[in-house]
Amino acid sequence: MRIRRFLAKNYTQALTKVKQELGEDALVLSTRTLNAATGSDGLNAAPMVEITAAVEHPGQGEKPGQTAFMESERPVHLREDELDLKSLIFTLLTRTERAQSLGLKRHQLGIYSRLVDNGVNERLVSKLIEKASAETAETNSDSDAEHRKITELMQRALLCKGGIQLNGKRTKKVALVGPTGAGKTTTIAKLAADFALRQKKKVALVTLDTYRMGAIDQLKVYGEIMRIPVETASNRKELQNIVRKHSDKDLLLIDTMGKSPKDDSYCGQLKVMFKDLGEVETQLVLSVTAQENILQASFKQFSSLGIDRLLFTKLDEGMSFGSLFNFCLRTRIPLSYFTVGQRVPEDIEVAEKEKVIRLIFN
Ligand SMILES: Nc1nc2c(ncn2[C@@H]2O[C@H](COP(=O)(O)OP(=O)(O)OP(=O)(O)O)[C@@H](O)[C@H]2O)c(=O)[nH]1
Ligand SMILES: [Mg+2]
Repeated sequence: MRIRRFLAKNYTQALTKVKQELGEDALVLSTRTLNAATGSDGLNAAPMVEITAAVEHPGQGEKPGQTAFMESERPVHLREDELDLKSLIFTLLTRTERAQSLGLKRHQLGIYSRLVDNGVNERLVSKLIEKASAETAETNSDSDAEHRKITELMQRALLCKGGIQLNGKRTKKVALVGPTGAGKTTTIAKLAADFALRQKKKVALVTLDTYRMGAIDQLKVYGEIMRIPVETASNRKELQNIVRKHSDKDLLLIDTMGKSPKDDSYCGQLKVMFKDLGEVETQLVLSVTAQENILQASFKQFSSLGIDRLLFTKLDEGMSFGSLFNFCLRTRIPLSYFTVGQRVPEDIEVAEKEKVIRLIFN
């Protein structure tokens, strides 16, 4: 990679130089205006602008020898096998430069910034904008039409399949899994209240979290308030017996112990527990306040169990909702519920695409 500095009277001239010297693939790394210098006649000379630009493969399109307004920098040597240069350079650019390098137009920068500020992946945003502008096919740039189209595309990309669907005669078994403190137990209580009290269904709760003091009590308290049986199972046999005992129930909600994404043996243990139980719907419970890499690590941790739904908690505490969007698109697993506060039973709602869009644009 070759990095060079270009001086010119204005940015247009400087950019022309960049393209002439380094070719169309050159990436602008930084721009700045240099203070006006005092000339030999004692008068202020016009200020100059400086653009630092890079080209990944020197020689391609680069034309050495044309040195007007140009200062060559010592080439920076980076080991290409160690770094993805394109991504590295990309991170060095300002937001606007990144948008421009992705081919966005001036009127698209507003929506680009808005989505990126809310955590939506930059490349995803540029793809959405590109697709939206192609589909609106407006000759004169109509940002309102494009905005509507982007919202529509985002909605289309999301998957929401409603809340828990009961099986009719057979007991529906739903297990909530996920990282520590994500809100599994609280969500189980909210779901139990919805099905037992509001929908008048027969519900039983099981906790597999028999290791921690208080974990069983937490669920038992909810169970007592709602007059719902609460069971504990510490092995596969016990869980099988509980399932048999409650075969008259419409819904069996299974609470599990929170585990750090670093624990890679846990998913295997759960798999053993659920073996021979018949169909168990697994919902991965994640907090929107978690960083995207934690979401990804949890997904990886539980993926061999077969994740049927994503359930996002703590939307009331979320500051940015782009990671939820990125994650849903990456995993292609439908959303089931959102929880929006600590109150049991009211702070839960069936996940809706419109809500995700609203949260991102708010
Ligand atoms: N603000 C907010 N807090 C929530 C929400 N859901 C759960 N919480 C809180 O998050 C904390 C952890 O909730 P739990 O239900 O115990 O989480 P858990 O996933 O069962 O935790 P472990 O069993 O330790 O893995 C509690 O203080 C809950 O009140 C929510 O939607 N919003
Ligand atoms: Mg819990």
